[in-house]
Amino acid sequence: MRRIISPINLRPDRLPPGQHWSNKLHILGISPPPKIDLSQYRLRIFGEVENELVLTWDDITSLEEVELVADFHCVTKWSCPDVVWQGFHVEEIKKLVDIKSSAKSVMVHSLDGYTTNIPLEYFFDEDVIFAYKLFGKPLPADNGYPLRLIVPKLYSWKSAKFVSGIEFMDRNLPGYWEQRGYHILGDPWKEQRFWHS
Ligand SMILES: Nc1nc2c(c(=O)[nH]1)N[C@H]1C(S)=C(S)[C@@H](COP(=O)(O)O)O[C@H]1N2
Ligand SMILES: [Mo]
Repeated sequence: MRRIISPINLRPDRLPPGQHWSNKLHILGISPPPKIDLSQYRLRIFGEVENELVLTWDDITSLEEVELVADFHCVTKWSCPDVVWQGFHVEEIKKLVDIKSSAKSVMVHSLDGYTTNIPLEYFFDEDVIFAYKLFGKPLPADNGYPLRLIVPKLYSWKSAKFVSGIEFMDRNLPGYWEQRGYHILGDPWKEQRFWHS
């Protein structure tokens, strides 16, 4: 299994400004976790791609598994160090679909109705994975079962839980929290918490 250590974990300014360490992930979400039947679960890849694709759970678990060790930074100011996730790397998506040159950003869609937008260069980064395990065990329902995105270099509202769709967009349109005042990018080292902060 390939192991990735997020480069931000090695930086001297590892803890972003205004954050404090917390020894656990605090469960945050817009609604209780959705009920999932893996035999019915589908991951849809669509938008600015030449070939739209629908993956089953078997398709997902047949992709190469990687392990990511990364800090998790919530905009509400807690940061959890060295969280270990297992899943597939975003590069796998490039092997499955031809992304059009018009694609500029990604909207991640979730089964609870949540969405979040990520510019392409932040989405296709070395430490971005879709996780289906947390510390070697299947993702708990509250942490995003069956599949969640992990984007260590951005605030954790970008790490969408219960992912059901990856939409490539030709513009960087705002997702759920971004429409409600959260920053369009959300870089913790620049304290990009809210639009007017
Ligand atoms: N689908 C979905 N993903 C989501 C959210 C949500 O409400 N729905 N909340 C986000 C926020 S604000 C945070 S801080 C993290 C929390 O992850 P955790 O519950 O695993 O700690 O999930 C993010 N991903
Ligand atoms: Mo959050």
